[in-house]
Amino acid sequence: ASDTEWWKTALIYQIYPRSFKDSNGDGIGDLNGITEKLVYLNQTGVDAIWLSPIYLSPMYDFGYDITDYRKIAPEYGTMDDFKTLMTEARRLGIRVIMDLVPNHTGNESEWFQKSIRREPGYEDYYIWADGIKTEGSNDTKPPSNWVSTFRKSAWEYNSVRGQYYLHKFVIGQPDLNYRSTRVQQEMKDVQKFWLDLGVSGFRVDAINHLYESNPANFGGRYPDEPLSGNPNTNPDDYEYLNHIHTENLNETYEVVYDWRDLLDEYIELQGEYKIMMTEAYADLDSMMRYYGTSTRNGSIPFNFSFLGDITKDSDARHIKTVIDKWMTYMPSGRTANWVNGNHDQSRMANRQGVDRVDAMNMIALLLPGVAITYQGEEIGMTDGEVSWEETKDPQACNTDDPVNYWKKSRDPNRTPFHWDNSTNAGFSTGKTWLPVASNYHKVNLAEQINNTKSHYQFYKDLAAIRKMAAVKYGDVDTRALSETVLVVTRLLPGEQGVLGIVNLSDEDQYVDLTSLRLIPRVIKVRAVGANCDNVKGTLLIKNKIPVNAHCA
Ligand code: TEU
Ligand code: CA
Repeated sequence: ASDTEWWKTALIYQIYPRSFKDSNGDGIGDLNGITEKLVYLNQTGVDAIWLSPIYLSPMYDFGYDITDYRKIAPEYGTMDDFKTLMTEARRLGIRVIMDLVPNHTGNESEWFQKSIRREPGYEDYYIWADGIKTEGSNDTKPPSNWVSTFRKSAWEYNSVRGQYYLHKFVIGQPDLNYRSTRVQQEMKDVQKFWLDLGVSGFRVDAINHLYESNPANFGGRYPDEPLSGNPNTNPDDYEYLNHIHTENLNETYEVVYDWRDLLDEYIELQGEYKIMMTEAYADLDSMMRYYGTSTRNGSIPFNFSFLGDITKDSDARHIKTVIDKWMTYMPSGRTANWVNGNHDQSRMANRQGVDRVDAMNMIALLLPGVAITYQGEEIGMTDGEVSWEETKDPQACNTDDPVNYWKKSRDPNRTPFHWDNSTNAGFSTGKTWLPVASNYHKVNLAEQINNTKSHYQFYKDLAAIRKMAAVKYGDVDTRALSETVLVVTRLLPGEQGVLGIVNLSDEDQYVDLTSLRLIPRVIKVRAVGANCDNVKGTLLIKNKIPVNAHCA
C-alpha cells in the first residue's frame, strides 16, 4: 500500500488547543505551544493531529462559533504561527487535520450580520422564519417546537430582521441554510483555503444537523417534532423530542459525498489523500450512510460506541460484541475507526475506570482502521474538578443549576494537559482558563516518561507495534476467552503476528492459547492486567501464558 493509504491506519491525536500548551503565559493554550510539543507527539508515534477550532471566534462555545473561517483567533496566535506549525509538522512527518464547522457560524460572522440586514445575496444564508401569531396578542411564538441541544427553544427572535433564526446549539451559533447554493459554495471554498495551505483533511463538526425538513413540503411551515415520550425529560430538554425533521436528512449525505469528491481532487493536486471524519451521535443505520453508497464515497463516521457502550462493568464478551457490531455493520471496503475520548465526553479513567485505561488504549490501537486519541488519554488523565463559579462550558451554564450543572459540563474533560509536576502542571505560567486537575502531581507526562510501567510507555509501545505490517494490513480476530479475558489477534501471512491480551479481572489468569491455533508461531505479545503491562516481548507461545492482575 502506498502513502496515499496513510489514512486507513492512522493514529490520530486530537488536540484541544486551549488546553494543550500555553507558550505566552496568558493561561490559554496556543499554536506556538502546539509547535513546541510536536517532537513529543512524533516520539509518541502519532501520525496526525486534529486541531479543535483555532479560528476567530467570540468563544461562546470555545471556537465552535466561528466569526471568520479564514482567520486565526488572536489568543491562539497568527497565520504565521499556523504556517510555522505546518512546516514543523511536515518536517516531523505529522499530518494536520482541521476542524470544519459547517452547520453554523458564530453570530459575529459577517455573513450573519449581512443576513440580518437582508443584504442582497445573503438573505437566505441562515434559517429564517416568521413566528406563529398568537390569538389576541401582538406576540408571536417560535416557528416550531424545536429545541436546542443546549436546551430551550432552537429559535431566537431578531428584532432587526423581524424574524426568528434557527440555532441547534447556543443562541450565538446561527444555523446555516444548505438549501442556498451560495452557502454550499462558501463551505467548499473554506475547505479549499485550508487544503491549499497543506492540511491533510477535516474532522467535520455536528454533520447530522446540516439540514432540516423543507417547509415547502409542509405547507410553508417548519413541522413540529414528535415527542419522544421519555418521562425523564421536560420541554426544554433536547431529549424531549424525536428529531426526525432535524437530524440525518437525505440531503445531508449528498453534501458529504460532494465534499469527498472535492477532497479527492487533491490526490492529484498534492499527491496526498485527504481524510474526512464526520461527527454525528446517531443510530447505527444513519451512521453507516456517511461512509458512502455503492457508487459514491463518503466520510469516516466517528465510531462512538466505546464512549457510549463500554462502561466500568462491561465484561470481555460485551466488549467483543461492541467491536463486532461496527465491523459487521460497516459497508465492505470501508475503514473502521475507534474513538476513545474527545472534548465533549468524560475521560476513560472516569468512564471505564483508571485500571482500564491501558486496556482501552490497547484495544483501539490494535484493531484495524483509524484510532483516535484525545489529548491526555495517553497518560490516563482523569476529569478535573470545576466548580459552578469556574464553569465555562455553555452546555453546563445553560442548565442554570449550580447543583446539577456538572452532569452536563464538558469542562472537567477539557482541563489543561499535565506536562509535569511544576506549577499548573507545566501547562502555563499564568492563571489558567480552566483549573488544572488536582492530581497532576501524580498523573503527569514527566513522571511517566521515566517509568517503564506507565500508561504513557504502554501507549507508546503500542503505537510502535501499530506500525507492524500485521496490524496495518493483517486479519483481525477478537475473542472473549472468558468473561474477563479478551484477546485481539492480528495475523498476516509471512509477517510476525501480534497478540493483545486483556485481563479485566482482579485476579491472575492463565490464558490457554491453544484454541487460537497460533502454535507454534513467533508472535509479539502485549498483555494488560488491572493496571500494568506484565507480559512483554516476543515469545514462542507453547500453550499457556500468565497474565497477571497486578504489577509485580
Ligand atoms: O458536538 C456536537 C454534539 O452533538 C454535542 O452537542 C454533543 O452531543 C455534546 O457536546 C455532548 O456532551 C460538536 C462539538 O464537538 C461540540 O464541542 C460543539 O459544542 C458542538 O458540535 C457545536 O459546534
Ligand atoms: Ca497563550
